[in-house]
Amino acid sequence: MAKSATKLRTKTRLKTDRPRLHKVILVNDDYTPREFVVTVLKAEFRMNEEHAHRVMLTAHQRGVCVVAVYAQDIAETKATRGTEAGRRKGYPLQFTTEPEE
Ligand code: TYC
Repeated sequence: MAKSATKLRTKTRLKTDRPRLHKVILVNDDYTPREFVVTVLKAEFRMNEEHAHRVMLTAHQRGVCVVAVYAQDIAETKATRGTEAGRRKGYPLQFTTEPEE
């Protein structure tokens, strides 16, 4: 009895695994003003000034920075909204997404 109960539970667990989370990634460019990047991070990702500034600076120095992780649809929506906020001002600001390992 104990053995089959264990097997059943294992099978069920596999089927109910959560979908993978997706990273939102901020990409550096040479044109978007630093302060505008900070504003977008605060508005779209609900960061405070200090956190937003740190993420902006990391992307500026290293080329990219992981902003946050979400379910796929939320990550894609936030990345699109961030990119569009830049485009509305004529900036090439880019947010991308990729699945977490
Ligand atoms: N590199 C930009 C500048 O020097 C600032 C910037 C930082 C732009 C991060 C995009 O993801 C970015 N004005």
